[in-house]
Amino acid sequence: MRRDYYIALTRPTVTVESNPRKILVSARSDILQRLSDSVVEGNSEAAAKWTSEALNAKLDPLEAVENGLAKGLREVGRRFEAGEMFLMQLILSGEAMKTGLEMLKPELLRQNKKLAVSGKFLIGTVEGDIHDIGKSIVAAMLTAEGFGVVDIGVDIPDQVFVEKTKEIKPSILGLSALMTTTRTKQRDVIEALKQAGTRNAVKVMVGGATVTPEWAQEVGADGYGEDAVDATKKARQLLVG
Ligand code: HCB
Repeated sequence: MRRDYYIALTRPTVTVESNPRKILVSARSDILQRLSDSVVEGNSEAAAKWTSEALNAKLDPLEAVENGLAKGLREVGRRFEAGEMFLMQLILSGEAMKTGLEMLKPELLRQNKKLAVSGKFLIGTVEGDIHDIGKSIVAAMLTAEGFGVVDIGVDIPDQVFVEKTKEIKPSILGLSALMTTTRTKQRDVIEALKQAGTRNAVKVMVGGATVTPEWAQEVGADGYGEDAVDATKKARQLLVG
């Protein structure tokens, strides 16, 4: 059976439900599943369509990210690791994820703009690493929570982190690294901050797929964010001391 027929036959059909609450629940989970599928399939057009549906249905934008788009990307990661997906598909999935995320950002900001916090957060992905999705989700979530976020992008040399820290004077510096070969750069940046005499002026938070709380401790970071929600929680804790 072709996959699209299979999906059509197995999806909950909104019109056959009799209880209105159940209809809402099944429509909601249907949209989340389709968001996830669009990322797994690397289909940016479908990601845009289902993100639009999510916005029209007034789904919590955070849930659309975490239980829709990001869920799909986690599945892509699993398949890539198992050798079931290849680099080109990974790139397309990354693009689909970014398409949906960009559309959800304004709503994330709109819903949370009341939560102003006085803290600047400088964030970037370390040198040699071009993964930007996780970092961008963290940046979007922190902005939504009222932090003043400066996202300096990907593949950032240690010295640029140091210079930007001096220039922007953030309360927290977030270092993202997705690979075991690049996470060592988190340690290098912390060392470079020490050399420049600015280590004590900023809290450093590390994160990324291969980063663990043990690693954070080993490299001398002040905090570790497992995901965007955790990073936001930890950032608030770091601000209050
Ligand atoms: Co990439 N890749 N990739 N990749 N990639 C990973 C990361 C592997 C784990 C896949 C694997 O082999 N198992 C692997 C690294 C292996 C390792 O070192 N152990 C890998 C590899 C090897 C590579 C290439 C070398 C492949 C190649 O060319 N042969 C190459 C590297 C290029 C380079 O950087 N120099 C590469 C390229 C790519 C793309 C371009 C195809 C694409 C990135 C697209 C983009 O970002 N625009 C890509 C992707 C998508 C992935 C996977 C599938 C998903 C990464 C992702 O976006 N996850 C990933 C597999 C995986 O992670 N399991 C795979 C979703 C986000 C939401 O999670 O962990 O990034 P996150 O972020 C979380 C969390 O960590 C935390 O909050 C975020 C939000 O919840 N967080 C922070 C992140 N940063 C934080 C900072 C803080 O301060 C606080 C919290």
